[in-house]
Amino acid sequence: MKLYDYILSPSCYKIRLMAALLGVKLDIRPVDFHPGMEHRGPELLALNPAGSIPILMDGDLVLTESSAMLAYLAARSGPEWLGCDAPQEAARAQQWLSFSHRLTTNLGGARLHQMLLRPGNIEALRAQGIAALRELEAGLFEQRLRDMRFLTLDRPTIADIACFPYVALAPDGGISLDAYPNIRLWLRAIRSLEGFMEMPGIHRLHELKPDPHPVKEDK
Ligand SMILES: N[C@@H](CCC(=O)N[C@@H](CS)C(=O)NCC(=O)O)C(=O)O
Repeated sequence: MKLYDYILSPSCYKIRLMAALLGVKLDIRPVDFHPGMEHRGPELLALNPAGSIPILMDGDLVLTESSAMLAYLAARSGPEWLGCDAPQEAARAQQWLSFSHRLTTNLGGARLHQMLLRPGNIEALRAQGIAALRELEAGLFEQRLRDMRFLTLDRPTIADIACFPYVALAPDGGISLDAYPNIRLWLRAIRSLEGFMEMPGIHRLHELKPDPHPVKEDK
């Protein structure tokens, strides 16, 4: 399986991380995303007219959406990661997968603006990013009330992997995670998974703030 990849792309990292957790070996084809903009050149546009990476190829199959790639890797090598034990869980996983694309736009947009000087309304991106983080914090708080550490179950699914990179890298866009104890515990839970691999730029400094102490109300 071949992954068109940029080492500092959180969307590409989702796929590398999922493959590492599943023990799947990827053939990495590095893309000169910055400064070369190779993803907008003729070879890659022929594969993905949307002009984005990652792109995953397996034989005749060409996938250009990270959520579809996560689902494909899981269906092939670890169906339990699909989180489809019951209709409600399957629906929750889909809900967070859709949500993850908002994170690409707002948290990812703020990060690109800060790191690669991409044009954009940084204040609006940050405000949307913070609104999304509040939603995620509330979702994870509700999960804690159900004694579950991850987004849909008490074990990780592709939904967690879809959301993890842009959240972990939010501080790169100038958005602090200090105010979100449940998110910080969730980041730690993902980090401690067997087979977890780092991405350059997702570093522990982001999490070395005071320990999170989420309030858990009596049931
Ligand atoms: N829908 C895509 C979006 C991925 C995405 O936004 N990738 C970024 C890199 S992290 C990209 O290629 N952006 C194009 C650009 O900024 O020129 C997915 O989730 O797979």
